[in-house]
Amino acid sequence: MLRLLHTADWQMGMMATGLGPAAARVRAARLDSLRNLLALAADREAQAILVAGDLFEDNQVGSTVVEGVVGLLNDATRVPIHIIPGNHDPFTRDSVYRRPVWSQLRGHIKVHTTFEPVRLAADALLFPCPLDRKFGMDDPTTAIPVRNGGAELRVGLAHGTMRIRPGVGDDYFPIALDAADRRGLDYLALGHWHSTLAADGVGAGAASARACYSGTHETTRFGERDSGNAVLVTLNRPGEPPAIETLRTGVLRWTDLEIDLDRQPIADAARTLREWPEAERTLLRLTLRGALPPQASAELLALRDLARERFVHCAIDESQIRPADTGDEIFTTPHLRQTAEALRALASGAAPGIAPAPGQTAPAASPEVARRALQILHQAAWSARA
Ligand SMILES: [Mn+2]
Repeated sequence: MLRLLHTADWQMGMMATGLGPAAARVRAARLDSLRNLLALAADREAQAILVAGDLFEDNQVGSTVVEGVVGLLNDATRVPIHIIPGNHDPFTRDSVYRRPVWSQLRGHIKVHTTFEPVRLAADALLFPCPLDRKFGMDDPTTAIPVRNGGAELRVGLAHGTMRIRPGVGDDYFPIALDAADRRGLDYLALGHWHSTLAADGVGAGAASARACYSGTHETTRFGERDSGNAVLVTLNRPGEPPAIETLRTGVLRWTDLEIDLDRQPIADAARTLREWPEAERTLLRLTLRGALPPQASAELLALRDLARERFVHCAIDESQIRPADTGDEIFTTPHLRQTAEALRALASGAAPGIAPAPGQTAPAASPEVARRALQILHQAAWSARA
């Protein structure tokens, strides 16, 4: 029996742009989840860890990023680790794997830069398929010799695009859907896609497909399905389907939430955020839609503060909020009331756009801009009254 922990796409050094101060936390979480992964490998008695490429975001990542990773691999586990370069960190002349730090490692870490097979156990062979370019249209697994008799377990380690789901992802390094069968492999450990996927087309939990994407060990962005995992693969004997178990390694949760203010008052939305479990480990992308009564505009400001305080990061999309049809009585001066009326007419499309000021070429205000302006006007009036 052979038990392997399969992982890929650590994307260490990822910039996490657009997240402001949360970016540092997101980058640090990728190391924390690697610690989780190494602990799981020991707990579950994996005989080897297979890393199917893209450990690093690119070959130019900073030296502290590389030292952080190799330090962990060197010190935090004794389980043998087999690494291949992927298309983000290919084995080029300036490859991250050529830096001197790799030569100081203990012997349990092996970066495979050639297709030379190695022994995983007395009766098991590993066929690494390293990439030496960022782009390519060849199938890296064709370098694996087909099975020619022999009673050993055969495991492939490759990085590229297997079209498990049609129309998803890019075409770089296309890998045949039946590559494992063609090459006579008992298991093909794949990297490149960030979701955990088995070649039977579903999430890998309890699957028995011979080819599998482990997915990234830590989610990299909003909307990424089934990421933040590793897979534990158990191979009993040649020709028998592997047993595949999905293990959670990820630290942070990336969640999308939509709240319709036509269905629930903003006070309910605030309670939802206040009671959110593990908000301190969650990045939230919140979309608010529906009508916002003017007297609730102050509550929206409080909701923003609450979200920013409780969550690792919270991006609120307010572009689909529209002001309620009432509430202009808050405006106590004729000038403000006239402005609100004009904005309402614009927002409903009943009035043509506001002409640009003399000498300016600004486009006329769109209904969306008018809605947003009226909302801000309401917010300001209610804040001033409070
Ligand atoms: Mn990749």
